[in-house]
Amino acid sequence: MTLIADTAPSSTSGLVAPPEGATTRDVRAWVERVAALTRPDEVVWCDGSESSRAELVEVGVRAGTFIPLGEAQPDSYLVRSSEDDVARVEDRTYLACPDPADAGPTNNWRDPAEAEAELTGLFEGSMRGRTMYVLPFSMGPVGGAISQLGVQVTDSVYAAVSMHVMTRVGAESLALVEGGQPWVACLHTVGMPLVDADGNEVEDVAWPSNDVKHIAHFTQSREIWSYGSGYGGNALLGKKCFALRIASVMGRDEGWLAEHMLLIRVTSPQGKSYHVAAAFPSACGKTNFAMMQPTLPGWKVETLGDDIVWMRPGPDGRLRAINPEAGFFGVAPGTGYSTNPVAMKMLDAGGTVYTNVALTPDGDVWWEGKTKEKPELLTDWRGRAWTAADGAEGRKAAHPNARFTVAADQCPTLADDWDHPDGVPVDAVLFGGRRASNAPLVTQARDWEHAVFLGATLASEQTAAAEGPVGVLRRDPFAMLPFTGYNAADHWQHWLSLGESLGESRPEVFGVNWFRTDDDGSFIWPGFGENCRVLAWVVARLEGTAGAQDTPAGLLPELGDLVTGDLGMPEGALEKLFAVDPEAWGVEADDTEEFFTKFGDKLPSALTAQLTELRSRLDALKG
Ligand code: GTP
Ligand code: SPV
Ligand code: MN
Repeated sequence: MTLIADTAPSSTSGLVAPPEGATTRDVRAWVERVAALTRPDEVVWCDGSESSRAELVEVGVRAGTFIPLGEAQPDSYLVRSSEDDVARVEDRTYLACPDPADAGPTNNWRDPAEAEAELTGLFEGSMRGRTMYVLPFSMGPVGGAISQLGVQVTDSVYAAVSMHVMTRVGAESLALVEGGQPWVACLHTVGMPLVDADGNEVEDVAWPSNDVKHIAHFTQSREIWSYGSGYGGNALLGKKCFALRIASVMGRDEGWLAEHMLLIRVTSPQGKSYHVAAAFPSACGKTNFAMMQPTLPGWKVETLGDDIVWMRPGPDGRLRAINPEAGFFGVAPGTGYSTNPVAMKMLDAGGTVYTNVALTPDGDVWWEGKTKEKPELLTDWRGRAWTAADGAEGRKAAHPNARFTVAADQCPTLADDWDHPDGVPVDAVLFGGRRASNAPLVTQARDWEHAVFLGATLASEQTAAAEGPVGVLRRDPFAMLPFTGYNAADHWQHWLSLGESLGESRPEVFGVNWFRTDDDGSFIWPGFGENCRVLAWVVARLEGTAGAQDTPAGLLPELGDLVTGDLGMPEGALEKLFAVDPEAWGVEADDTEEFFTKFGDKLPSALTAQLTELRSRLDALKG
């Protein structure tokens, strides 16, 4: 095959941006151009049917990528990635947009023409000897008013199978794409052709990848190019690349929001239901909260989403939310029968793809936190023998960012209407980080500007979800630090403006923190199902039945209003969860100022005013 001459500028592939004069790309011509560039042996269009998914899995099994599991895990597979391709690569993730100020100080930026030229060089022949899968998909119910379309090409059978679980792949989406609807172009290659530069055959491996990695977002032309990684958010392009980075840009331009949030419906013992969206950074408890089993009698939580929410003002003027995904790509370690029994039931039902977990001798899976007792003998996530003695020495059997991929409709607590195209009205939004100190268990924003301040100043200890140091506290505004497709300060302004236009019907906003620790480093709050106690207070505030104390951290519960009497917490523990130390908060304010300064005159003045107000409240507290 050769490049299609009339659409290919000489210097680059001509893949970025639709041909001049066209509002959307012609999908068949685009796929042809991609194939001409990457030169796969074969191009396979996926129709999303169960049989085509099963065929893909078969290909994966033959390649050694998918390891079939035993009886305890019906129709489920284990996949082991290479040891250096286990998480998102934030330092190699970038936005390609004309103005660097549009990326801002918290994103990596590349000039679009330079990025396209470099990527074109890398993609040239990158699929030789492999099959290129074409996956037309929808994020959100196909054809829904809040939904969006995409087409991913990939030479990874793991990515192709995972996209079938995580998005709506198939003929219906293709028909809309071919009918002229706009769609996001998603190119993915693992960057390991099976033919070398001299034309010699290269032997395949179970997890192909490349040391060189690029996760590139052309935010103007709504195009994603991902090179060199097969893992998660690097490779399942519907997820972070599209549904957060590209979609956040669409939302900025069109008046809606794409956020790193779970979505639930909580119903009180009185039978009143509310919808809560919550933004927590990666591996900070979204899946757990979304599948919570409330410990308080009479309360019910239904799952709508665990990672991404798209919200836009509906005809009634309220913010309406959908979960654009169709499956869960959840963190395995820490997910267990005691902490998240709903997730365990969902996984044990079968049809699950596990990545980087440990294998038991009888073909079951295990990870740290799945059960209290550690098994005697396992094969660890790297495929090596592991014994309880290794565990005692701290060698992990599963990678800390090991994941499960499972269809949403397997979740026992999934709401019946979870995929209604019009979504649900949002009553409350929570922002939460992993904070050993300062951040209270729960606080309510005083008003919308304070709400945006809570989001903008969110900080969290880093987890294994991305490469980098674990445990280090970093600013993670709106839990979107690695996911906002434009300048974070413009994102804050977007929230301020949208809140203004929503007026009285905007949601109430709260900050939460399950992770405050005692002097000995142990968590003070029991968390998991007990987090319903915080939800109950949120609902009481929505219903106007609970009071609050105004503090520099926001509106805190009257401690007697939070139902904790039966928890057997040690004396003084509750006070510790809500302590606002003016000295420590002063340091926090200085740190916030330093962070805000990075954004120069992009910083909304409402946030500067919030910081000034925080400081004067702290001064008043000091006396
Ligand atoms: P991403 O998929 O990376 O966006 O993460 P997530 O926010 O969905 O994370 P998840 O719910 O899978 O949580 C990951 C880790 O947080 C697990 O190790 C859990 O055990 C732990 N965790 C979740 N909820 C709580 C809680 O209430 N308290 C404590 N102490 N740990 C929690
Ligand atoms: C996260 O890191 O927030 C995830 C996993 O949800 S990934 O899809 O790999 O980004
Ligand atoms: Mn996430």
